[in-house]
Order: sequence, then structure tokens, then C-alpha cells
Amino acid sequence: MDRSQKILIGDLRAVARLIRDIDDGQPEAREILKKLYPKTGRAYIIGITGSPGVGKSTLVDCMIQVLRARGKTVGVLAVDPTSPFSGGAILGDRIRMQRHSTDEGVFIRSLATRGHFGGLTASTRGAIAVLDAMGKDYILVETVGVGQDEIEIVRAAHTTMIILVPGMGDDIQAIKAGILEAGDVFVINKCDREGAEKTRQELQMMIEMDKDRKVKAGWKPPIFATEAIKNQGIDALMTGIEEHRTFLFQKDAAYFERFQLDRARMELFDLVKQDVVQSVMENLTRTGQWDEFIRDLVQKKTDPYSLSEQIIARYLDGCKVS
Ligand SMILES: Nc1nc2c(ncn2[C@@H]2O[C@H](COP(=O)(O)OP(=O)(O)OP(=O)(O)O)[C@@H](O)[C@H]2O)c(=O)[nH]1
Ligand SMILES: [Mg+2]
Repeated sequence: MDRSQKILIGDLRAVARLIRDIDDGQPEAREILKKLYPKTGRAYIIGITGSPGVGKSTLVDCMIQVLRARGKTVGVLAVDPTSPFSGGAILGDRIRMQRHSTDEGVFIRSLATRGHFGGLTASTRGAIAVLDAMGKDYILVETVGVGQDEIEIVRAAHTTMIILVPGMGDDIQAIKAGILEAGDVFVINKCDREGAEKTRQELQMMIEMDKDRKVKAGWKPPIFATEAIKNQGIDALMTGIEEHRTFLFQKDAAYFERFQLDRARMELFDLVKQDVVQSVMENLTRTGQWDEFIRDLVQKKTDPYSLSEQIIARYLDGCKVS
């Protein structure tokens, strides 16, 4: 049995090894992913994002419990680019979700993406594909932060959940650009804290003002209040996620088709971007040319525009910078 077949029958050691190889950027992992790709597309993917410490892992733990009670199998990926060596955060995730560690229907892994150029999005997609191919019904992807990188990561999700906590007024302003449009479902966690209602109102106002395509298409992102440490508000949240799922799949055929096309487009775009930059950079750095270019720039011997055009002409034969 080859490695891809082992994934398909859910061999846990093979799955763990493949995800590690993806994280390490092993070329062999890519070959296996090629074989698995046609077998993916069954799982429902939920992206969970929010600033450090808002309670993402605690919520994920609650969500696992609900999904397991419904007889669903669950894969969890904790993506943590900030701690390249399994540091505190990931250790914390493991502990928080430990009660599920002996459950065969749950598979939890963390990704740190060690040692290669900006490959976090591709690695996360790869790891999601592995969990999908092994047959998990739901895949929960936790990413830390509310910036551009996280938006890229959550583009692989069907439903994107953005988590805030009370009294994050500044944070709400900060997420205004970009991430608000990415949110399908909003959660205000730690509702035991003061200011939950005010945060909800601020967020509500921003959603009302938002003129993006999702709202136009007829989905108005709901806001849920939770207290994850006490398992409060989770059922309503899960119902909200299911409603979004129904909306996505059943609104109308054209909407779903566009959603599928958008996702495939982004998937290929992200990968091409990563592959091109990575291979060109590897070449340039190996030959020492990159450092030369940088020195030339500092000494004003040339300009970055000409250099970039020169690089494109050399490495991407036939492509022109317009
Ligand atoms: N008061 C209160 N504390 C909570 C709640 N939910 C989680 N916490 C606590 O908040 C802390 C952070 O929770 P995590 O679930 O690790 O948060 P996270 O967003 O996954 O954190 P990172 O992965 O490090 O970004 C822990 O000490 C939790 O016990 C809540 O509803 N109320
Ligand atoms: Mg966490």
C-alpha cells in the first residue's frame, strides 16, 4: 500500500507523517497531495480566527464536543506561524483539547511551517486536503490573528468565524479593512466580561454598513455571544454555522458554482504565487545574485523595476511585465 492509499483508509501514523512532511516542505509530500487531490471535497471546512488569547482553542474544543455528539468526525488544525517550534500556544491548544485526544473520531494537529518561503497558505491547504481525504466530516482550522495572512488562510474555508472579546473597540476598527468581509459568522467570546453588549452593537453597526458581496448575495453575518470556558452559547453558534452551510449549498446553483470557482481560483493563484516566488528566490540566492542586486540598489546602480523585469525575463520565459 503506498502512502496516499494509507491516508485514504485513515491510517493515523501515515496522516501524522504526511502533515509533518507538508509542514517541513518535503518534496515527496507534494507528490502524495497530487494523488489525494481528486479524493478531496467532502469535508466541511470551518476557519476560526481572532487575536491571540480570545478563546479560539476553547471554542474549538466546545465545537468538537457538539459535532461528536452528532456523530460527526472532526479534524483540527491549529496554524501558528508565530511559534516556529512547538511553543507555548500550541502546547496550550493540545492541553485545552486533550479530552478529545483519545477519541478516534478526532484528529488534532498543529502547523508551524518551518523553513520555507511564505508557504503557510499552501501548507494549510495541503493539511486540510489530508484530513479531507482521510474522511473527516468537519475540519476546524484555527489561525491566530486578524491580518492579511489569516484572510489568505481562511479562504480555504466554507464558513469563516471571526472571534472577538468585549472591550476590543480598537480591534474592531483594525479589522475593518479586509477581514470583516471574510467573516461569515462572528463570535463575541468571554461574554462574562464587561462591555459585551457594546462590542456587539459596534460590530452590528459595521456589518450593517458593509456593502460587500456576501451581504448583497443575501447572507447577513450573524453575531453570537459565547462564554467558551462554561460551554455557553455553543448550540446557537453551531446552528448559525449550519445555517450558513445551508445557505451556501442551497441558495441557488449559480451562487454555489461561483463560490466553488472562486475557491479553486484562489487555490491555484496562491500556489502559483508561492511556487514562482520560491523557485526564483531559491535560484537567485543560491547563485549569490540576490545579494548583488541588493548592493546595486543601495548604490543606485540600477532600480528595482528594471531588476524585477530582468528577473522575469530570465526565469519566466515568455512572460512580460506590462
Ligand atoms: N473569562 C473567560 N475566559 C475564557 C473564555 N474562553 C476562554 N477563556 C480563557 O482565555 C484564555 C485563552 O484561551 P484560548 O482558547 O487558548 O485562546 P486562543 O484564542 O486559542 O489563544 P491563542 O491560540 O494563544 O491565540 C484561556 O485562559 C481560557 O481559559 C470565556 O468565555 N471567558
Ligand atoms: Mg489557540
